[in-house]
Amino acid sequence: MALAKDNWVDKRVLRNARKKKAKLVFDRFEEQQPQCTFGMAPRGDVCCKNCYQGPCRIIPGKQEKGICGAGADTIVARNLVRHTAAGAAQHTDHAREAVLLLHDIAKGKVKGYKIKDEAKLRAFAKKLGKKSSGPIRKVAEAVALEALEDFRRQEGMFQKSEGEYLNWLRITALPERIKTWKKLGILPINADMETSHALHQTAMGVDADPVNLLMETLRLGLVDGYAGLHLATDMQDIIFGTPKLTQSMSNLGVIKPDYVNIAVHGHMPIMSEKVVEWAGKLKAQAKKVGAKGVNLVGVCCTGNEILMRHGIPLAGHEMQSEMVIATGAVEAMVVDVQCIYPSVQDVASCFHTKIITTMDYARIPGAIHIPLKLENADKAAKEIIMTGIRNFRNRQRKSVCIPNKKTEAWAGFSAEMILAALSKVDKKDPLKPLIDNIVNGNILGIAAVVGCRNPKLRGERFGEKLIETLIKNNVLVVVTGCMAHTAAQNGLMNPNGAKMAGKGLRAVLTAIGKANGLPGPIPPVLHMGSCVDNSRIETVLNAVASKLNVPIHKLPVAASAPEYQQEKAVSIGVWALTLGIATHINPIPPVTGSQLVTKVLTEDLEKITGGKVLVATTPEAAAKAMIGHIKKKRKGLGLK
Ligand code: NFS
Ligand code: SF4
Repeated sequence: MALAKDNWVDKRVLRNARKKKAKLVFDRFEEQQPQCTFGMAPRGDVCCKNCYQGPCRIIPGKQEKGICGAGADTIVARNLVRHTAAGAAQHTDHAREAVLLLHDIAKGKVKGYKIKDEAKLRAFAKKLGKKSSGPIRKVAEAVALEALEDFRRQEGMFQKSEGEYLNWLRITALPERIKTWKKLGILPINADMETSHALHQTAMGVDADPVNLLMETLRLGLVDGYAGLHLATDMQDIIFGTPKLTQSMSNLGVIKPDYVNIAVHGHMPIMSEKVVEWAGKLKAQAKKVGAKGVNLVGVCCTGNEILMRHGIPLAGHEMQSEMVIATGAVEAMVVDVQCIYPSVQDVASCFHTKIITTMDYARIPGAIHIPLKLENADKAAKEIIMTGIRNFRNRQRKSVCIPNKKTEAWAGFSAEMILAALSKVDKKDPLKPLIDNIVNGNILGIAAVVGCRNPKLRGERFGEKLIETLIKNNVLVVVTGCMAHTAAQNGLMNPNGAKMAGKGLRAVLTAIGKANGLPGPIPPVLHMGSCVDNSRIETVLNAVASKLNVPIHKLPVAASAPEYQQEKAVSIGVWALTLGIATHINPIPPVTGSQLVTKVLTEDLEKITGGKVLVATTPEAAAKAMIGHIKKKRKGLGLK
């Protein structure tokens, strides 16, 4: 079975699950075969379910139009708009919650949360043209209100060439980009309005023009990037602190036999930060039930968040979430929103694990629900930890199977951390060492490898092979999301991984390491955080682009979501395209049924935003396409 090749699939844990009759993602994947191929590459067929005259299927040469008359181009473009809107809605909802928290802190309505990075908050007030000095709560209120404007501004909605646009885009994106987007008429006005408008625009009998629909897709990419990713990251840094370098461990082996193990899964630091706090406070309670303490472990993106800010180890990416439970040693898995397989409850019911949901709009039948609201967050977090502690006694020793697998992982490379590390090389001009080494070819370019793992690609080691090939070719790689777990588990996020880097890249990593007082190199793959933290990548690129006075699309950079599966990955990818970044996505997105949409994404877009989709279905081909693009950009800048 292809699974055997996946080093993140622990065979003993798999057997443990089988013994308990727990079905895992792979089993359900097999049951689902053969999956419907409508809308999927390489077939050119298309499917629409946007109204109840359908579903309609478009089969080239046979049935060219749906019942309403919509053809393949319209349907494919409409589907893309809807996926992008859904992804953006997840990120903007996430950001909104953080903004509302900042507002509540400012108004003194919540006692359990504080502002950790005051300097960052004041810097944002300044960027927004607000008073940045004086009492911190006043500054926080002004910043939160400006952020909330991005969810309620109405002016200009139906005359999109004029009017205001997202504050967070205005203060974040480079002027050159804003000018380009303004010319295209795609500057978003209000995050909520745009995502809801997209549903209207794509309904039966509204927009039939595929090009117009693709423009709407780009607008939603901007919604995702600024009112989602950047806004969420910025609010979270202000409230919970900006990440700094931290060293921890990754993979299932971080679960400890003698401890109360609590896995934190989902996306929102609003929940996970409180859980971290209370896990520390309730150590003594854990001892009372015979455990050595409470061991928190992180799953998927929330794992990345608490790793970066607290050094909590990473137990696994999203596809390993069931395996975390199947170790038989996890007392509780607490979840909030996004990327949580409902199956975690099915697997948990085969073991002693309690699944705890915390958000009223994200519940799982059979799970315990402990609503974590801003005003009761401490009480809820305490109850969550106590639920785990009380459950320790129910652990069945016979059912415990913790693999011996764990790998050291360094994390916390926020833009600020990267600049701080570089400033040890050149205090006056921290970006200079990075740029000089790109110019002299020690660093060929920079690649972001981000996003999910996909069960369709089991056994292919796509993400890890791609990253390995890139660093071998002296491409500096940054990672976020589940790809960060992948890099960590494969030893690429610690200094030893530098052995796999090409000579030039290794020399730079070593020089930076030495300047920072380390005995050797820094890791060849820099962990920049969760999926919303893709924003941090733009922050670094903007700094480099500004310094060189060239637009991002002229820089030797590329991105890949090599195993994407979530709508959020689509909206992030679209945002990267608006920035002018050549972006590889795999599996091939369901656009091949429209020659027009495929051509726009893979060719024409380059002339519009500078970005384009790279198609490659093997890690080798993906690396080749990305490196080829990077070399082309080097040539454009007159570099060898
Ligand atoms: Ni990103 Fe994080 Fe993982 Fe994919 Fe899901 S956890 S927000 S969407 S699956 S990388
Ligand atoms: Fe069919 Fe048109 Fe309805 Fe889509 S919107 S399901 S193509 S009738």
